Amino acid sequence: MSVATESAATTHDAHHGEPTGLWSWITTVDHKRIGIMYFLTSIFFLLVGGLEALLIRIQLFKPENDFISAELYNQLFTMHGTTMIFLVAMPMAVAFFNYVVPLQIGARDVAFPRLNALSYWIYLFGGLYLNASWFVGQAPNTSWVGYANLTSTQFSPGLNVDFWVLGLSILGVSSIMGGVNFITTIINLRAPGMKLMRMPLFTWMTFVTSFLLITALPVIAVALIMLAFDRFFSANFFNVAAGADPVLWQHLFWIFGHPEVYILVLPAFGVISDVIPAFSRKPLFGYPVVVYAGVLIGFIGWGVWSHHMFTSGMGPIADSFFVATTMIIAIPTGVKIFNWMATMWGGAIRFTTAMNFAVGLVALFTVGGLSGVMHASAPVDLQQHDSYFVVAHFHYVIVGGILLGMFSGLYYWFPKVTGRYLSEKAGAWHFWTTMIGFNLTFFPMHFSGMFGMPRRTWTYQSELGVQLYNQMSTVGGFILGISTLIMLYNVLKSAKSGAPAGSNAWGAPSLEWSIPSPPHHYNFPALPEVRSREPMWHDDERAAIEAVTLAHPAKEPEMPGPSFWPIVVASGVTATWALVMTGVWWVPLIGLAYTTFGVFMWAFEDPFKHLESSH
Ligand code: HEM
Ligand SMILES: [Cu+2]
Repeated sequence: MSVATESAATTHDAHHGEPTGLWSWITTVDHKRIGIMYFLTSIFFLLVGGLEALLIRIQLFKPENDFISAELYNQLFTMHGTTMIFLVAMPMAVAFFNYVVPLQIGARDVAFPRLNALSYWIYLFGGLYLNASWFVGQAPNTSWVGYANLTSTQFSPGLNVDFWVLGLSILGVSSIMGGVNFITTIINLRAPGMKLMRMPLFTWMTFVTSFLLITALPVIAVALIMLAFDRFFSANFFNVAAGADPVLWQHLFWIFGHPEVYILVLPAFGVISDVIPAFSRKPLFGYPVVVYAGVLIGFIGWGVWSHHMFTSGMGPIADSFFVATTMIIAIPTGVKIFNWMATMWGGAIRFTTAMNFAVGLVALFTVGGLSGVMHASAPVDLQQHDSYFVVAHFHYVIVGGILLGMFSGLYYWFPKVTGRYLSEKAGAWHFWTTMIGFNLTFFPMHFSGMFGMPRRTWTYQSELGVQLYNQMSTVGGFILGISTLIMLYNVLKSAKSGAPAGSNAWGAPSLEWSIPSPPHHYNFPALPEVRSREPMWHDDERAAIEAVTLAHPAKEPEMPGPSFWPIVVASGVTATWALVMTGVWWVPLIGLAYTTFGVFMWAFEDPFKHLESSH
C-alpha cells in the first residue's frame, strides 16, 4: 500500500462520530476506551502500592527501626501485596486484552460490550472500597494470602479483615465476567480466515488466561464466602475449636493462588511473543510449540498448588508429588524461553524500548524461574520458606516477568492507541533505571533471606548481619520509584507531543497494524480476510487487507450505543457487598434491590440506542 494512502488515512479525524467529554467516558462501551481506563486506573494503583512498598523499605533501612509501628507495617505489606496482585498486575493485563485483542482478531468490539464496562466499574469501585479501609485506619493486616485462623474474629476483631474479604469478593466478580467476555470474543468474533492457529500469541495467551480466570477465581470466591460466613454469621469452616482444619484455607487459597500466578504471567508472555518477532523481523520461532506450551502451562498450573505448603506437614507422599509436578511445569516455561531466543537468533534486531523490556523480561524471569526451581525441592524450601529469599523470587517473576512485559506492551502499542510514539530517549531512561533499581532492590533479598531474615516481620536485629543488604534494597526501591515517575512523564508528554506514528508504527506483522492510529471507534470499516499468520508481512495479502481497513466507508458501521447502567449495577454490586459489613442481615438487601433495578433497566435498554451526546 502506498505511503500516501496511509498518511491520508491517519490524518483523517479518527474520532469522527465519537462523542467526547466526561459523560461519554462514564457511559462508554467501546473496548478501546475501557482499555485505556483500565490502564490508567492500574497505574494509579501502582503508585499507591509503590508508596506502600517504599514505606516498608524505609522501615527496614536499619535494624530495630521504629519509623512505623508494627501494626501499621502489617497493614502496609498486606495492602501492598493485595494491591499489586489484584489492582495492578491483573487489571493492567486486562487493559491490554481490552485494547488489543479485538484489533488483533479483526473484531469491532468484544462480544459483550456493556458487560465489559461493568467489569471495569466493579474493578474501580472494588479497589476504592478496599483502599477506603485506610481512611478508617483499619486496612487489611493479615497478608495477601490471609491464612486461617489469623483471619477469625477471635484474632482479627476489627474491620481490617472484613474489608479484605468483601473487597476481594467484589473484585472477583469483575475478573470472572472479563474471562467470559474474552473467551466468547475470541471464539466468535474472529475475522474471516483468522483460524485459531493464525492468532497472534497475545490473543492466544489472553484466551488461555481467560479460561484460568473463570476456573480459578470461583475457588477463591468460595473460600472468601466461607470466611465471610465464619466472620459474620459465626459459622465454623475454619474454627479449630469447633473441629475445623485451618489447613483447608491454605488448600483453597493456593488452588486459586497458583493458577493465579499464570493468570498474571501468561499475558506478559503473550506480549513479548508478539514484540520479539516484530523487532527481530522474523516470525516467532516454533509458533505451535509456544502456543501449546502456553496451553500446557494452563493445565499443569492446576497440579502444583501445594508447593506453597511444604512446611505445613503434608507428609512425604504429597510432598514428593508436588515436587515432581512443580519441576515438570518448568519445562514448558523453559521451552518458551528457548523459542524467544531462537526467534532473535539471526534476526535483524532493533533495540527499541519495547524490545529492551521484552529482552529484560526474558533475563529477569529466568532468574526468578531458577530460584523457583530451587524451592520446588521440598527440603530446600524448608530453609527458604517465609524468608526474604521467597520475596526475592516472586518479585523476579512478578516485576521482572510481568511488569516488564506490560511495559514492553506499553511502548509497543502506545502508537496504536494515541497515534504518537513514546519518547525513546525517556524510554531508555525508564528501562535502565528499572533494571538497575529492580536488581538492586531484589537481588540482595536472596542473601538477607538465606541469612535468616523472615518475611512479613516488622524489624530485625543488627546481630543478623543483614543491614547492608537491606540498605541496598531500600536504595534500589527508590530508584525503582523514580523509574515509574519517568514512565509517567513519558506517557503524559508523548500523548500530547510525541512523534506521529502511521498505521503500522513498527512494521509489525499482525492485523491491529492495518488500521489507522488511533483506530476509528468502529475499528474496521469492513472485515478483512486473513490468509496467514503474518498478514502484514506478505505484500499481496497486506495490500488486500489495507484496501479494506484503510478505506473510508460511505456509511459508518453502527456500533452499540453508550449505556449508563453498567456503572449503576457496578455501584450496586459494590454497595451490596460493602453493606454486609454492617452485620445486620437485611441491610445488604438495600444494595441488592438497587442492583436489581439497574439490571432490569439494563435488560430493557435498546443496545443500539444512541444517547444524546454533547457532541
Ligand atoms: C508490580 C510490582 C510489585 C508487585 C506485583 C509486588 C508484589 C508483592 C507481594 C505479593 C508481596 C507479598 C505481600 C505479603 O507478604 O503479604 C510483596 C511483598 C513485598 N514487596 Fe512487593 N511487589 C511489587 C513491587 C515492589 C516494589 C517496587 C518494592 C520495593 C521498592 C516491593 C517491596 C516489597 C517488600 C519489601 C515486601 C515484603 C513485605 C514483608 O512481608 O515484609 N515490592 N510484594
Ligand atoms: Cu505456586
